Amino acid sequence: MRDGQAATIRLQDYQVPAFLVDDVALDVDLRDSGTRVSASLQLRRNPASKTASGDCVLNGVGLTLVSIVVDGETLPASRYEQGGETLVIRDLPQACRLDTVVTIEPQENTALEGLYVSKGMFCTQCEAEGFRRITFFPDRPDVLSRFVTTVRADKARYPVLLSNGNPVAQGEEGARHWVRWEDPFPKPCYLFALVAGDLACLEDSYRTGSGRDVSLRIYAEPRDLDKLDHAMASLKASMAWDEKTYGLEYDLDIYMIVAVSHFNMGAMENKGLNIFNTACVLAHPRTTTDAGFQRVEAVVAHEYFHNWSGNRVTCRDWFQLSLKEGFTVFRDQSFSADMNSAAVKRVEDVDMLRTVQFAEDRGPMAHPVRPAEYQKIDNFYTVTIYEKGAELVRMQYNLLGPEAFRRGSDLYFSRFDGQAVTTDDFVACMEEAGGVDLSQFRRWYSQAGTPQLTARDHWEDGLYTLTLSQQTPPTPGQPDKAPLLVPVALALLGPDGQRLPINEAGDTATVLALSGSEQQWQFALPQRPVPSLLRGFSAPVELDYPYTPEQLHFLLAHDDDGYCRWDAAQRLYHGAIRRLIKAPGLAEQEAAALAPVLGEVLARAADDPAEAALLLAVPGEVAVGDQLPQMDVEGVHRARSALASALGRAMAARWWEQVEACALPGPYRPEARDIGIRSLRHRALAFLAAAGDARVADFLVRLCDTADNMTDELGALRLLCHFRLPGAEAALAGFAARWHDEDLVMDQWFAAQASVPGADTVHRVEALLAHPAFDYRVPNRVRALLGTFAGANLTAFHAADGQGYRLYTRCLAQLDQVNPQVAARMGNACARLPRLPAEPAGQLSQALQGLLAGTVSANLREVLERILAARH
Ligand code: B3K
Ligand code: ZN
Repeated sequence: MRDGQAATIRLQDYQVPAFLVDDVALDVDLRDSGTRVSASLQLRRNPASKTASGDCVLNGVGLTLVSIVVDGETLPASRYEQGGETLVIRDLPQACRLDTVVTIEPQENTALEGLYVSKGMFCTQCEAEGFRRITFFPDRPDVLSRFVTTVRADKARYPVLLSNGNPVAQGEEGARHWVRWEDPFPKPCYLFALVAGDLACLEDSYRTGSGRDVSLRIYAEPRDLDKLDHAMASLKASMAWDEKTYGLEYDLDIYMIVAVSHFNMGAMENKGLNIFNTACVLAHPRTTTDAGFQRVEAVVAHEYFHNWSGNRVTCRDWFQLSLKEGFTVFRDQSFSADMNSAAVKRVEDVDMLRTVQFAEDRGPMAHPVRPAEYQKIDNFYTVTIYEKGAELVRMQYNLLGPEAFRRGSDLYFSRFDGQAVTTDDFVACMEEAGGVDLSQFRRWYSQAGTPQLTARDHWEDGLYTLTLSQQTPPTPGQPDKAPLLVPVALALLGPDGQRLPINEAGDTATVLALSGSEQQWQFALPQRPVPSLLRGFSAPVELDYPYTPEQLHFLLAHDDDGYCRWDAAQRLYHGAIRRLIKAPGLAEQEAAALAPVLGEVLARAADDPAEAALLLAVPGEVAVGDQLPQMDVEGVHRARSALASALGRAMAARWWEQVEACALPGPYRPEARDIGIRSLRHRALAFLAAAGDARVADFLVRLCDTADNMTDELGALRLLCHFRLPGAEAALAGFAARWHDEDLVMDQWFAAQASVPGADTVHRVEALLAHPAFDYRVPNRVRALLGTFAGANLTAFHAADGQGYRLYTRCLAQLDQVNPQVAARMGNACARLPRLPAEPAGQLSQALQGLLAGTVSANLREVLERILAARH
């Protein structure tokens, strides 16, 4: 299995399953070794299948077959064939019962797919193709079955035994016990889950709109019981929100969440039994930052919303992954917007899309929201499927309006309840409910890449003419692009900053539907306006409009659209940094030009501190580098640092004022306004730290040592480390002494060190790899150290002479032996290869080729080969 080369799977080859499984009875006997899984499948030929043969193909990986029985008779060896990853049973009748027994070794499973052990607890991860590592089964999302699961284990060590649905029976047999769970809703096997452990539980209940009481239970290690309140509150809020917003109620009597320390991603929406990475469920003011609290709220909501968008209506095949993920991200984004500040949430989401997803679109891994082919589906849980997918749903929401969109979602859930469907089925419901033609819109699903939207205008004799054109650059495998339907939300601002009426009805905003390569619109206006374009980020495109600095300043001051204000600030910053890359000596001048603009933001900051913090944020090095024709690591680092430092000096008094004004009295509360105030304060401290302000180091050391919450404590530590301020090393030591026992906090300690700019961080990372608390088997730790190093630290990862690359690829090789999924995901950090200058590109590709020459999993191989192929 180690040296993998997977076959390419194509959407066009999709065929309905030859056999369906109506009912499954699983009996899982958990042992210290040789865990025994007995499966009883009620099989039936699929009437929709055109295959005449009675051969039934079951998936199975790493299973030791003990017995195989059809309708009570042991099957002779001539009737079945066991290959590497399949079991083919020949000539089955129209319907039959298949009983298999296999043994597996969850204790040895470090890939964290299927059944595995995390800190002494048995747990599962079956999406996308993990169920085949538990038992033989048609492991594909379009086979939906009713599950009855019996879990058996030692009573003392595993007092809690869980699976999907409701508990229906239990019993004891000497030192062992068992619990039987029944899930009445047919589901694909990727939603199966099982947990056994010695767990504490926070219990609560929720009464649905129709008056049913649902028992809510969140399980964690006993020591974490005090960190579950926020997740519980978030769960109840999500349940209420989905009833109110989508008319969707929860459908089982119990909803369970289990926190586990070893987890490949954030969380998993298994029916009635979500399994969460501890990082996405535990929250406590002392150990969790504001961002952490918000993440828990969003992920709890996301997994809960999947109960309908994903579980009740699921995906026909994995090419349709965005059907559930894009829609569910859109739903969780809307929820977070309603719970906090909608404008701030929108900017955060757009910022992440523009920096991460646009980069994916520019690189070797670019793929459509509905891909046409893949090798390993695990490699396609991407920002394109999730976040761009959410933007496609948002565009449909905006095209239809809230009422018609709700009619469309009602139609979708009622028409397809209990079925496995396609993104096209979703769009068809929206089309039908909205009475609109979305045929051209559908291209957004099949065409990869970020459209470049160019806007040009002129005003003459009372007529304002706006010309919009679009062009999508080629992506791997898709050289030619067609025009998309691009909704461009627009307002035109007059000299007083007010929106001007743009038609006879007196509307002051509109949405232009650009459907061709180039189109023109005209507006009768007495003077030249400043255009507010792509309001709310109405389409996931890159906008080119020759804004002058004065126009950007004007938009920042007057535009009533939060996204456009932020975009104006970003354009001002990007412009200044780009000029400084070319003329490094001019930082003081650039700062002097920006200071009045930032001063105005600060003057208004009390109205909305969170927004002010976003407007003041200097774009990150990666974001700046990605805008350049070629990555210039040193140039970007120098220019960006010089600007931040000059702004820190030029406005030192203003920043200190802000630090004072934003000191929050009273106990920590993770509420939107307080979060905004803290983030504004840290923004001010960051400018002061960048400037090497005389007082800032002492201030940060004190804050780090005395803060009563992790946001302040970690924020101070990060700045001390990042700018190598006096006291940084002692602060790191003190932090580790305080928190060595808290895994999630120690992840932050590793990350803070891995993000320190400079080539010598390569050595620091190397030393941290030998730290007793570093462990390749814990994905959170690996991401904290190596993910931060390669993904968020340009100057260290790309250090001259390629030492960062060599260290990283050595680590990837080791990680790949342990956990191929995580290794492949981290391999994506190398995707900027084609954008590097010749020398570093040569060093990186040499390191990658060296890695590929060794034994590499199919997951990592797919990613590395795509990256290398993109370098001509
Ligand atoms: N559906 C899961 C992701 C599973 C990833 C498998 N490699 C989490 C989520 O999106 O909710
Ligand atoms: Zn999801």
